[in-house]
Amino acid sequence: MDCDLRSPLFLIHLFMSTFLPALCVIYPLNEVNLLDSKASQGELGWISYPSHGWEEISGVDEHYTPIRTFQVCNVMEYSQNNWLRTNWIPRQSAQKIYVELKFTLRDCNSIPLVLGTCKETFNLLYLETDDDQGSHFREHQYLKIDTIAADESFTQTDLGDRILKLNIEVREVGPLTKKGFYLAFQDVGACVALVSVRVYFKKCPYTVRNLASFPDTVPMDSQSLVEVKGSCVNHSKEEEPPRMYCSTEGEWLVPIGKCLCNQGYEERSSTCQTPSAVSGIRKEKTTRNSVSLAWQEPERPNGIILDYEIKYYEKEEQETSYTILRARGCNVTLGGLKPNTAYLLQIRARTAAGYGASSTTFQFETSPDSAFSISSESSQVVLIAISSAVAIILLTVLLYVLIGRVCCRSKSKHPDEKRLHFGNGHLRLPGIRTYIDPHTYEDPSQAVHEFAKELDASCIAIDKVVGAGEFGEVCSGRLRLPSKKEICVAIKTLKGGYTDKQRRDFLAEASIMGQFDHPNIIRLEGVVTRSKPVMIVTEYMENGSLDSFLRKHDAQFTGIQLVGMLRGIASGMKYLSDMGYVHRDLAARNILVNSNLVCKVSDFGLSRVLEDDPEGAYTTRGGKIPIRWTAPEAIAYRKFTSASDAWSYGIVLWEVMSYGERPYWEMSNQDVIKAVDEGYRLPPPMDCPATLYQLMLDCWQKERNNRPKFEQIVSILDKLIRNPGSLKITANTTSRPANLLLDRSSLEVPSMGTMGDWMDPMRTLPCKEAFSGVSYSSCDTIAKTSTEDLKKVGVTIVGPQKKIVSSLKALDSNTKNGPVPV
Ligand code: ACK
Repeated sequence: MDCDLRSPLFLIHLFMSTFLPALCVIYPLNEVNLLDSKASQGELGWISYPSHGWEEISGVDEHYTPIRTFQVCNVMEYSQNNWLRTNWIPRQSAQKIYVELKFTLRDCNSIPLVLGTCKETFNLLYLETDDDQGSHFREHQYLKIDTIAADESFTQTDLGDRILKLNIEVREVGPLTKKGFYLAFQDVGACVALVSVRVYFKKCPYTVRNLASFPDTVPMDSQSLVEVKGSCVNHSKEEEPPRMYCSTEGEWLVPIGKCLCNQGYEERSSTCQTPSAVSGIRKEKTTRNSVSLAWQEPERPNGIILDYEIKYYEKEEQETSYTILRARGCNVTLGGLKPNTAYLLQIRARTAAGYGASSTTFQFETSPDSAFSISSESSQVVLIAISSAVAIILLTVLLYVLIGRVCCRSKSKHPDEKRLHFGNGHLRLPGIRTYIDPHTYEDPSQAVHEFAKELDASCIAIDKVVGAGEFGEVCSGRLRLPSKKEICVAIKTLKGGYTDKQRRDFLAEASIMGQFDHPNIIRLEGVVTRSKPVMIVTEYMENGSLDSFLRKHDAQFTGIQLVGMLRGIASGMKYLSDMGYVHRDLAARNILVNSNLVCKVSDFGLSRVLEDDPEGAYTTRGGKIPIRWTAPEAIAYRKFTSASDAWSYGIVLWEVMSYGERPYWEMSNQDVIKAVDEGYRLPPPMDCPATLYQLMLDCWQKERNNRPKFEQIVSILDKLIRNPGSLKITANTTSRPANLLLDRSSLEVPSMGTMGDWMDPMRTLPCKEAFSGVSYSSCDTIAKTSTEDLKKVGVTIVGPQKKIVSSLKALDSNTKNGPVPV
């Protein structure tokens, strides 16, 4: 037998020298270690039973720091039962602990002559006790946590080399109640090296938000959030009692309330403050119709300066019409100015925290028209040249306006939105900023550089892949700009072998996103277009897409928290509609959530509805549309407007209140189109406040002009937040309009003999058939119906299951308490 090959120690050396990624010894702030085997320089002194089983050995990590590890490899012998037990670990205040194991495991196929005896797993167990029991050990007292298998065992490369991979497995244990516990590792015949064992619990770490401090808080073991009251920092007082929620993951969620500084005090500056004002504006060069300006960076940038906004207008016109430009650095040349004219200008810097204060108003004048005298002979030549130039300019302007109109017409607009004026590629705005379609640029790469900052790829570090986009992978990583603080970012990449059109479409999203600046719209940090891969870099949203986030946290949020999220989405949508931008693909999957539960609208690709949304389905008219989220007029004749976005918002509202349920469940797209056209609407999600359900119904008005504007939606949600009591009346127990999938009659005692008859009013629920012929003898029987019973009769989809069970309960209570008042 070849000892070297079988020895896990060999594996450890190989692993240490070749494959171990740089191990980060700084753990997240919200993790508190109870045990870290790597931190021990001396012997760990854990107990092995029998003594020829697990063996403690010394190794070195990638920094050649000594570490203690354990190995076992009795793969040739039958009936192995080798135990390794840690020392006693005091629990401290943890209710739930996490056990992180790093290990290597040899695959049995790679060891000759061991088939039948060799195993590829080991067991992780624990025992709770109130005191340290020394070397006393009884196998049967231990409770199994899990069988641990390797994701990556030794594999053989094409060249015959062995590749060793480090496995990292984390298991949760809880609730723990005694003062401490032991962990044990049971080997039943594998070849395994336990490289490190870390045991930790999570806490929401001390933090200060809105001038209130929140103490270290240990989450509960259950799924519920812990509500924590904050204390105002020195020299401040409560405006509204500050509160936050500590999640089971050790994250602070949804700050509510705040403290304000006492009179005579002001908040000390931090990287959350906007930059101070730009100063030192100076003229570098002036001509008849241009001026070059430079200025100084704000004295206190308070963060990374993303760009400068330059606003200028003719002095005579006051501010009735102005032009806005963005510049990346501290200088700009303004063109297309009138000769001999006085202009006023203001500059302000923008960071992640928003715009800083504007500079003081700066005045400049363009040069006068220079009088020139020329001979009559040359004057004719000059005249011809000037007339030709004027004709060419006029023709260009005419073409430009025409193209602009065609493009604008092809894009449906909300009735009250404002149009933009173009001029030299800048906005000329009558008092409001308006979105520019990048396709109106002859050269789309000009658009991307107008609206997005070019980043040097060397400033970006990619950490890991977090998902797949239409054009390539989506990664998380870090962006460090020279002399700026490093920030976490999401990086969308354009995969190799792309066509010109794909590159243009990919970058169009950045050209659109770069025009927006709102706390509920995903923020663009910049693009990489001058090296490969081409990338779009945006702020990082820790909780990913809203739909999967809600599914992961089913029933865990309070009504106010959900309304807070919805308010954010509505506010982002109001901003977009004010900008004249119609999203067309508003859905929970296109909303991103950060660690503070702030929701931001994302996904601005021009072709996204047509190309990259998996929900996109071809309509009879040829377009690809996410049917379940789209208003009937947009499906029927592509009438996409802010009002059709409002319909989609109603669907998002339904998705949020049902914690990520799929709208219309498993109904086919064709059935959805037909049902909606006939006037049916989704029923209220379980426990949905009546006011929110009413808002959904308003968003789903057939006549689009009757749907609420986003401004109204924001104000409705604000009122609900101010008056949380109004959320207590749920739609399940109030009257509803008659055009629902589930109408009011479904809450009254059925006189029909079968469940199928009773369910008739729930016309589009896909489970009615399952109940035909099922007789119920009494209301008690009905009320006791569980999701398990429903599965037995073929209702396997979770949404309808929940809906039916809650309706049956409501039915039961109505029977007992009398009819529901209308
Ligand atoms: O639900 P997720 O984790 O969140 O999976 C999808 C995936 O990439 C494909 O879109 C995630 N994702 C996209 N943009 C971001 C972002 N800015 N921050 C964090 N995750 C993102 C999304």
